[in-house]
Amino acid sequence: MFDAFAKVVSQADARGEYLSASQLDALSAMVADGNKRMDIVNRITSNSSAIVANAARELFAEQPQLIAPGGNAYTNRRMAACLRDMEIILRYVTYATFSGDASVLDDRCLNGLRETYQALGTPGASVAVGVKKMKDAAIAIANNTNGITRGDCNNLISELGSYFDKAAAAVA
Ligand code: PEB
Repeated sequence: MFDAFAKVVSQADARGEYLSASQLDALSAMVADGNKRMDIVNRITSNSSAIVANAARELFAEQPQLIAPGGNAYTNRRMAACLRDMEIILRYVTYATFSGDASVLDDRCLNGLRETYQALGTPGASVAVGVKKMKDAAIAIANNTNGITRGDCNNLISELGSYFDKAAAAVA
């Protein structure tokens, strides 16, 4: 598991080189935007229950066969497992966002997930739809400028979006 700093150190060490000017510039930009990054993580974390519940509600409204008899999320036990899975994915997205690196998401959440869903008969494409809905909600919350001075968050928002895209692509 890497963060953005450990990642470039590891890459430089593998080549036996000092950190390059462009690596230092990139990390310097990351430090400069650190409070925004933290604010995004904090906002998503404190709205996580609503993000998960709303995404699941919309998913089941669009794909009612999931919660009908025979559906993969039918029965409270499987519904609970489904909500829990979405919560896990969102949690790892917040870790990746905080770290500025996807490896924690890849290694601890997405690795083998497609195969797990295939074995369980869980429709990965439906999980991906749920992840996309969490993405839209999380970005709306991160981008909400109510009561604060608008700054430039474009890079952070696209980074955040890329972690959700990665999760959706890993299961779809
Ligand atoms: C992954 N999900 C399930 C299981 C596992 C995971 C390992 C089997 C064991 C269990 O039930 O707990 N666990 C999960 C995860 C990590 C992990 C991401 C990462 C660290 O450790 N069913 C649907 C929806 C979707 C869904 C499309 C969006 O119809 C999910 C929610 N996952 C779902 C369901 C089950 C499951 C298990 C319903 C239970 C399936 C079953 O027991 O038949």
